[in-house]
Amino acid sequence: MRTEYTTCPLCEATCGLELTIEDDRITRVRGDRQDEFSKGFICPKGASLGQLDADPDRLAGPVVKRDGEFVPVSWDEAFRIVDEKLNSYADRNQIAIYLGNPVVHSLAGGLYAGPLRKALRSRNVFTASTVDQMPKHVSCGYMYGSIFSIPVPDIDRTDFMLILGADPFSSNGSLWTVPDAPGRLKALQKRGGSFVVVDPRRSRTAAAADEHVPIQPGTDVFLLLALIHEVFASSLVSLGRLEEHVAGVDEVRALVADFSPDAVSARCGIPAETIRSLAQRIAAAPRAAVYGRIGTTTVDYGTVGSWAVDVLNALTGNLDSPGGMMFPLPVHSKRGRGTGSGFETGRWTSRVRGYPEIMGELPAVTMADEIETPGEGQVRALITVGGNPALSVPNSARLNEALSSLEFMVSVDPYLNETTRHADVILPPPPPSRRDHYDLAFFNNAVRNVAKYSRAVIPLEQGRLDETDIFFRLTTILLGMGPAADLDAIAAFQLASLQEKAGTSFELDGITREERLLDFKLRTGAYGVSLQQLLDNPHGIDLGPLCERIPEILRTPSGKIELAPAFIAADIPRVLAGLSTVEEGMVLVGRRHLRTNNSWMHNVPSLVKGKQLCTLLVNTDDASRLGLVDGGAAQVTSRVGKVEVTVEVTDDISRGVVSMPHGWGHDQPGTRLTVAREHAGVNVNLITDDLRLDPLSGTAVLNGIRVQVMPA
Ligand SMILES: Nc1nc2c(c(=O)[nH]1)N[C@H]1C(S)=C(S)[C@@H](COP(=O)(O)OP(=O)(O)OC[C@H]3O[C@@H](n4cnc5c(=O)[nH]c(N)nc54)[C@H](O)[C@@H]3O)O[C@H]1N2
Ligand SMILES: Nc1nc2c(c(=O)[nH]1)N[C@H]1C(S)=C(S)[C@@H](COP(=O)(O)OP(=O)(O)OC[C@H]3O[C@@H](n4cnc5c(=O)[nH]c(N)nc54)[C@H](O)[C@@H]3O)O[C@H]1N2
Ligand code: SF4
Ligand SMILES: [Mo]
Repeated sequence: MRTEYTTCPLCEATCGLELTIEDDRITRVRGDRQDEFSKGFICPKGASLGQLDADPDRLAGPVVKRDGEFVPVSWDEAFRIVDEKLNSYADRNQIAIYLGNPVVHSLAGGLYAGPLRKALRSRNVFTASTVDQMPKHVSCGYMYGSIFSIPVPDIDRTDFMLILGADPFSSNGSLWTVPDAPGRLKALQKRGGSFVVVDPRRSRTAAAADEHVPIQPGTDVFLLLALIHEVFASSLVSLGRLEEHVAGVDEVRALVADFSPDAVSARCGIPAETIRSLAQRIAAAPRAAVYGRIGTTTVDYGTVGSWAVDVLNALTGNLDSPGGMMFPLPVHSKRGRGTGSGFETGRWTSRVRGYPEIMGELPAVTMADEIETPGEGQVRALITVGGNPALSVPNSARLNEALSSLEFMVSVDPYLNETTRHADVILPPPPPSRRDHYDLAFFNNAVRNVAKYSRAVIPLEQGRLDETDIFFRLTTILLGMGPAADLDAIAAFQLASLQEKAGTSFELDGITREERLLDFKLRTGAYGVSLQQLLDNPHGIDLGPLCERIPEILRTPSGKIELAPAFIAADIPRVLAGLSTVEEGMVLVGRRHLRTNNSWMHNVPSLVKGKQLCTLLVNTDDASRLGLVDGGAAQVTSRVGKVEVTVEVTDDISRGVVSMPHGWGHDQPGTRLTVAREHAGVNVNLITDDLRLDPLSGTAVLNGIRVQVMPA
């Protein structure tokens, strides 16, 4: 029996875990109280890591589909098949790739997803970003010149927070790495501050807030523009230190001219007085932070809304200011030069619908179009890595059909699930306990500048491959180097080139090639921290609170914050048109539960036991009007399909709004998910619409779907 420390890889909070290991099994999980960042916080998902890790349904080795059945094969054989099949396409656009959420939660994905995408050389790159946060990348890309410059609420020093479309008490924060978000929000209240939550549902976060402002789904953009309008109208603009670094203030004033609190009030379902008062409170608070998440991104006007959040923070003196919204400087990153070539979208367009490329990818909602539509460049093969698009992308019925029509599909995934059942080859990565961990993605969003590296707590069994090897192998296959290239030699060459380019010649720390690559990134990073230092500090290191980063972080050609980028301004007329569009009927939104993680943790018994989590929340008045009863079944119909789902009657949701979580629907044939199958739930993406997206970011509309609801 031994104790090991690691970081939970399951959500963005990066909590430190203290694991008890017996006979190569995790037998106990506790929050690591010595963790420099999370200080012992843990949630039910982290606590179930042992069960998740030892899930008997995990694939133990690669499998290949033969006559409709998956049979085990050696890694060599699996890669030989992948090499033969993928390299049979002369036109690389015929191969698509879909990268899912866990890719950003692993060192393997952090180091190698980029090279893999590059090696593929296909226009058909899809990721979960376009069912998630892409609008924020786009708005920040145009405002600051870099898609990764996303400011986060400096929660520990703020006095007032306005939270829109996020439920950090359930999600534990997103684009905001904030272990123990509930504790930190309560601490804000304890020190005399307050927070307000805008949400059509009384979420756990809304219930804990000082004020809950219910809103009509999909209308946050109008509210945000009205808040900006009020900041101008009441002369509350106070740029402070940013004054000399900001361009476009007058343009913003003109852009919000039509969005007074009175003009948006009815559309948002929020009294104009409340809007004015919110603007006053943001401006009056010594330090305030406005934060918007999934309810503001996966909507019709996701990019304008995401932009408006930052504009509001900037105009009220809360951008890049302690206690406001700040830009982290992670240990593996370098400081910037204050100017750059900026950001553009639309360098190419999708073949079928002509959607513009964004960050080198195309909207996930158009994946089925590209697979189904004949012609030159039609997608015939697919690589999925850590993704379950069969459940997570709108119009799932259609996408499932499309996936089953592919000539070849390879999935890097530990499970045989709704997506990978369509694969010809599945390459399973090892469970979390067997892999090294450093959060290349989430330290970018952390509320303190922190770093932590943990080696695998249990050695990888003979015959298993680390996910870094799987990524690397696929990359070399796509580079035409065959299924058995010498990966160590390639990595050594890559490191030597990196050192040469950087003008360094370190003796690098680390026992694997990935450790050496990470060490290189760390030592050439802003603080010059080494891997050895992280190894010597198993509970992480804390480099202090967030610091001001403007203008150094800017990469716009002007060297300024572009407060009114032309690309975003051009969408305002569409937003204005939307202000007067009122549709009839019920509106569907999503939600998360503390015990779920998108689609893939429903196979963990402790997380799915008890009350069913996949229900349709219906307001009490709507329920009686529609003849729905608690525990009964409702039929929910949209343009694309219909589902039957169990009703949960509650006053916690606004009238006219229904809520259903995503990631369920585990009753599909051909999967191996013993526990999840017994708690199948219903796939909400059977009724979300693949034709609806925010055109600026290609992001699916997952909140604000018109539906008809009736007793089933
Ligand atoms: N427990 C758990 N944690 C998770 C995940 C999970 O599945 N389970 N998933 C992870 C992932 S991938 C992500 S991206 C993050 C997301 O993290 P969050 O953005 O915090 O996501 P949610 O918890 O779904 O909270 C979104 C809230 O928006 C509300 N909402 C819906 N539509 C609207 C709208 O139009 N306007 C407003 N103002 N509100 C609206 C919903 O009622 C809900 O309360 O969570 C991460 N963490
Ligand atoms: N209607 C609706 N749809 C939504 C959302 C919503 O709010 N409403 N939210 C959207 C959001 S924010 C997101 S992020 C997406 C998520 O969408 P996806 O990323 O497509 O789906 P996940 O459910 O995260 O599935 C993760 C997959 O990775 C596998 N996996 C788990 N661990 C590992 C690992 O270590 N390595 C590898 N290679 N694979 C692993 C799992 O078995 C699973 O197949 O869903 C989106 N879909
Ligand atoms: S909050 Fe997130 S990182 Fe922390 S224990 Fe839970 S799942 Fe893991
Ligand atoms: Mo997400």
